[in-house]
Amino acid sequence: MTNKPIEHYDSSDIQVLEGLEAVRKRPGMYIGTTSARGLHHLVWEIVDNAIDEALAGYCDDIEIIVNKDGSVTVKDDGRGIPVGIHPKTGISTVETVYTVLHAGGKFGGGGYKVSGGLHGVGASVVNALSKWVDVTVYKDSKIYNAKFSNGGHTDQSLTVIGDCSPDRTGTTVTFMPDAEIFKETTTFDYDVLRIRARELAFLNKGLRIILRDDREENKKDIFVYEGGIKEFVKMLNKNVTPIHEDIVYIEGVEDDVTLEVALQYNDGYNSSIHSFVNNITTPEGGTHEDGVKNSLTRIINSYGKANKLLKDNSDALTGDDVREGLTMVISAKVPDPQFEGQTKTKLGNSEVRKIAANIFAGEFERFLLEHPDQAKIIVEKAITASRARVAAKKARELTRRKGGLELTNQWGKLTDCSSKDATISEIFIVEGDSAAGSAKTGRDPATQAILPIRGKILNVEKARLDRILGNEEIRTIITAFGTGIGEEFDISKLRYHKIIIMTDADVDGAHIRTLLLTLFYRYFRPLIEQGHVYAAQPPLYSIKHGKTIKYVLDDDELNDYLKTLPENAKPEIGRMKGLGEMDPVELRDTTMSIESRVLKRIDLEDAVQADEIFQILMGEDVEPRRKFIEENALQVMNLDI
Ligand code: 28F
Repeated sequence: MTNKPIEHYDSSDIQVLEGLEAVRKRPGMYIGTTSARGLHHLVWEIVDNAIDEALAGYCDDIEIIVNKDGSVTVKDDGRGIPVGIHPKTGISTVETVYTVLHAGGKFGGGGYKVSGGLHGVGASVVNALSKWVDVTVYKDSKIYNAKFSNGGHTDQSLTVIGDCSPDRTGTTVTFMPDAEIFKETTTFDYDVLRIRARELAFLNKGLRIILRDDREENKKDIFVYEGGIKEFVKMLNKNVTPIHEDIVYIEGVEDDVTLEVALQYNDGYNSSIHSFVNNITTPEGGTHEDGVKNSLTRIINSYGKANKLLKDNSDALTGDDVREGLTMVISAKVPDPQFEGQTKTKLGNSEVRKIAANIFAGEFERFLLEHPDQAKIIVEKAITASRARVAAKKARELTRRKGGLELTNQWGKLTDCSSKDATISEIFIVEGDSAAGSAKTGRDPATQAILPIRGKILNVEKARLDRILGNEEIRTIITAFGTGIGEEFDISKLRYHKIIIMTDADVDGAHIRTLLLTLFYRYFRPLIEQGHVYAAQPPLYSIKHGKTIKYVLDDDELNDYLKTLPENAKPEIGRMKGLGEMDPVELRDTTMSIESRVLKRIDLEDAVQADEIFQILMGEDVEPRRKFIEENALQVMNLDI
């Protein structure tokens, strides 16, 4: 597809045009969404190609630069994309890779690129969704360059633009995302790039990834981990205390499936398990994770019995028992992965379950046999957990809803709605009695329930389930939701399809929100995954102008609104007080009523990121937590509109 005069367009040009045009018409089909997440996906598409070159053994360094103009440059020191004419397309391989859908070698068989899901759609998709793309290849002592613009049209075919030293090889790509496609934002978030760049370095041991942000002064990170996922586990455990010395590392191959596992137990009660397939995060787990988990439970039980740590007649330890305090990273490489689940991030290949179980079982059993002292600690931790589980079961009885509504009203705390239809029912969890008072008055009694939360709820990150269930505020929440908790969680019993956290926008409000989200993330995770959890957005400013009062959420909206007023307008701008000071009508009209409120769905974009955030927020030393909340309170959870 070059700038040939129209009469010379041949079929391949037409076909290429249609291909990339299709991507621009339905970008969501190729990158999921055109929100901030889709925007960042462009970077990973290009980086993945460089990582493939590293996996092939030819590239040691990858550099990712956010340029001043907002474009992104990715560099690798691999072999350089082939510059010869591609047999099938008659144009250079570089132009083929960047203008023909799925032309990257990834689909031509071999390699580990995925065919399904959002990954591996190829560089041509990035080209289609960019204002311009510039590709430079260093190869055979020459510098080749090709330029594309407006969704992948070739402005300059691959041409030699200079010489370079013979030992200089590699590929450098710079692209500018197209604001026509990415209407929400075309601004790259350095922290999002940093988390994923670090993750890729953990997952590809020895690969050095340099991230730089030229929009600011000396903003740069270098990630390289010779220990790979062992160092990943070490990082995940940095805010908690390991209870045994070694980070267990397991790796093996069977039927073309490679499995790597790193694990270490800490003195906490939560399990923090992160699994990946071909470097892609699988927060919904899948057969690789299930195989490892099943093996872990079986081996710990059999080792416990064989070494008289578990009485023969005692009940078996459950999966939850053996995973208490467990930090584990699972990285599988599967030639032809099938992704399933709500967000296509669950591995479905059934044959992988047995393979993962086999590889893990043999090596983990060997570790326990070779480290009896650490094995004893691990088994005893699981036994303690099983005892607490039994205790929690008793405590849990307290939260079970005995009958219909009368019980909830008896709780006194919950002001329930009259509708019994969960799909239209909403529950507002409100901080503070005065705000709850206004909410009760301003609500729609048919569909809106109000549950006041007093002060700080228990920090669930540091407490075990039996103690959590001992906390009355949390018991009230569990009862109100109706789903039960943890292992017994049953989403079909959910009584409100919208759970709306309504707290002030100040640090305390953010802290309460984060504690609630930790509770939901730890014990009600499907509620978040299935999009039932929201944050109410009380307005920050009121603008009185003539007879109209306008409420806006933040400074941006304030400035946008003020621009719409006539020059001579003298609007009266008021900084909204907290929820507690709003009168019921104001609270209803600005924050609660379906017609006028703005809710933000809580969507944990990356379990690793969330996990780390929760550990910082709920970890031991208060200082990092206070600092983190102050700096990030409203960004803590990735809020998707
Ligand atoms: C900044 C982004 O895209 N790096 C890449 C290579 C190297 C080869 C390659 C890429 C074969 C036919 C598909 C070189 N020499 N960085 C990158 N480095 N693609 S992408 O081959 C392309 C495939 O079409 C390469 C020998 N074999 C492969």
